[in-house]
Amino acid sequence: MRDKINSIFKKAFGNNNETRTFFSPGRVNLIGEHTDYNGGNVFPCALSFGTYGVIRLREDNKVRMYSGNFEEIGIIEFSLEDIKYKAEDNWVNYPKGVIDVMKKHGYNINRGFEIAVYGNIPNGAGLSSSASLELLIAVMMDSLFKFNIDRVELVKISQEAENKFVGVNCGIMDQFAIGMGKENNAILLDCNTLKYTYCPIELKDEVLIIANTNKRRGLADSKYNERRSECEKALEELKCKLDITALGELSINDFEENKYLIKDDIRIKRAKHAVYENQRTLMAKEALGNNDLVKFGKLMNESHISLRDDYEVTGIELDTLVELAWKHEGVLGARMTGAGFGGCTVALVKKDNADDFIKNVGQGYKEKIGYEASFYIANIGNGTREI
Ligand code: NG1
Repeated sequence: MRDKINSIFKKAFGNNNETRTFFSPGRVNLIGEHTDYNGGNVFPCALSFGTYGVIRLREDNKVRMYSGNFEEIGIIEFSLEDIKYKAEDNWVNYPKGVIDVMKKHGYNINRGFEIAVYGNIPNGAGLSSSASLELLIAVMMDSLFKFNIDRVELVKISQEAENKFVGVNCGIMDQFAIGMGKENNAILLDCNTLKYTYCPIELKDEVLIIANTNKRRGLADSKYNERRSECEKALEELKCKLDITALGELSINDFEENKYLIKDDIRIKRAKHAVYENQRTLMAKEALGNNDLVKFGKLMNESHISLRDDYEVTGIELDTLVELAWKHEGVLGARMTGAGFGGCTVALVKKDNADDFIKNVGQGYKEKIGYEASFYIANIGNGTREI
């Protein structure tokens, strides 16, 4: 990959003199879905595949960017003095957002640069290619301009870029998992307080298999915002009586005793998912700590059922992959991961059954859905860094 990204840089910008190379992972969330923006817990980890980038400073204030994944777009150029969102600049809006937010926070990015990127995260699959790119740029800026910014601050800057510059109202999970990832560890993150704990995952006889439905998450953005506002509304209704700031603060008992305050059955289901999923995430962390992978797998299954029936963000493609996985020999648990509607599932599978799993689930999926799913063995890697 290092050779590949370097030759992409050379092709775009002439030679490789005085360049530096960085890597930023993708991420998969093991459990704790649609809890980040509800002030709950998530349990993601960084992956060993991600986005590679090569950077070189310039003498002027021009920024020039090229992606080996979007060759047809060519080099996009802009000035550090004039950073504006432009739809036609496509992927470059993410780097622009990060640079703009950093400048607004007072970081003096006072020299231009050229960057080539190339990623091997399947695009639009819910494995966070956008957050991977954001952190790549944030860490590059931090290193090249020697700002020495705390890593969690870089995570927040990247989320702000996505929220305010790109206009996607996402929670902090993706950026956090990518910026703070640690090899062979998942991160339990409380999205309300940003308190986090690393939890070792040393799988001996099992593997994590990610399966991509290869369905683009077309509906996802509008439904994502709809779910967010349903949960916000439910929270407002609960606040009439309860002194809380997020659904993530509620125990299952508190919720069951007070759900009558929510005046709509759909909103009760949405809030129920947020509350129960948050508790499931804490139990999953506990199970992993006790090396109880059977329990961990059961919690993954319950998470999927809740996302399917109460939060209603799955769909035929995700449900097919997960139901085929549940029936397969050697599977401890399987669920959708990410926003839903398309994207990926994640399954915990006995190593000895992994090949058959990929073959059989793949076949069953193609028969029912009409096109292929893609499978990846997830290796848990470190966060964004210079390589
Ligand atoms: P994906 O679909 O993996 O990008 C989205 C949000 C997360 C989180 C999950 C649901 C974006 C960019 N990210 O993840 O913050 O809310 O859905 O748990 O929308």
